Amino acid sequence: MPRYLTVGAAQMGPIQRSHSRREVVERLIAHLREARRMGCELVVFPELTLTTFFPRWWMTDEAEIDSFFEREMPGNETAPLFTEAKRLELGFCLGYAELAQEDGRTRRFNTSILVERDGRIVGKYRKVHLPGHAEHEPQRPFQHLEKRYFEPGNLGFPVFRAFGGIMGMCICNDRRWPETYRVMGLQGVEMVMLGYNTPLHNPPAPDHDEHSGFHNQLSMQAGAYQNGTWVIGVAKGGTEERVPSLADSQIVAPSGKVVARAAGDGDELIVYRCDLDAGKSYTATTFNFARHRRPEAYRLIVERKGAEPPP
Ligand code: ING
Repeated sequence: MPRYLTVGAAQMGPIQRSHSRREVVERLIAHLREARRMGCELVVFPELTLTTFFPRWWMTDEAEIDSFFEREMPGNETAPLFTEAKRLELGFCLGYAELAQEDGRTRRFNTSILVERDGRIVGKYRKVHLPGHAEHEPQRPFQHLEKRYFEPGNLGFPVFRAFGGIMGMCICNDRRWPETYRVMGLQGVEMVMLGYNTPLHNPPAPDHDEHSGFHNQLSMQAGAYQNGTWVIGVAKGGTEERVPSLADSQIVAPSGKVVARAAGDGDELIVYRCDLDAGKSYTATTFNFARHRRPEAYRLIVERKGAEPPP
């Protein structure tokens, strides 16, 4: 009997700075209700879903910066989301900016949580690969200051037994790095859930702009196929605070095939009944890691950070 899990990728259109958390949560709850009507058991929301993508601005006032972060999860504004999800017996994956008190200091992470159908938070991930820059670069049409506002994730790439399978999470830029999927693949991951905010213009590399959609799809298809896992990629798309961002949310099967894809760049739910055993034919043969991998040949991957060409 296949282990089916019906998943909804809940793409969000723009969240403008003027949108309150309450307004955003209402949109998320609308997604939950649509997902229930479509027979979903799990709904995946994008990265930093509760506010506009604030790393696009240079800010110095700590109170202003911290206004984009959540000190508790659930909190007052997010509790209705948890309550409605539990009422609908839906699990969800939610990206948000986490402000935590750890090791006696305040720490800020780009975080994603996995919530089971009974309302329990059963997994947490903190974004490891922070793209962009830490200093103000006023010549850019918009900033990308994730290295300023967040610390690199300190939880590694964990996987969690939930929804009848082995579930993993990553966030946005993580999806472009093969190590992300492979670390989870080495833990038997069967479904990787990720959200993204991807501007269609990348100021340091404008020649990449025309390939934005291709690079998004290529990264997730490769990650899925090379690790025999489902990949659920969910955009916050459309033009947010005058920055056009990639939509193109999609559900990728372990074969690498895109089985569901968003048509627009607004709030849109795409649904697929995923067979969690579909990765087995890959991980038992072509990508039977135990049988075929040669870690002794891969040392540079861990020991060396930047490329060092031969003399
Ligand atoms: N956003 C982008 C991403 O990795 C980016 C950053 C844009 C990198 C375009 C490369 C090219 O999709 C986040 N939030 O990581």
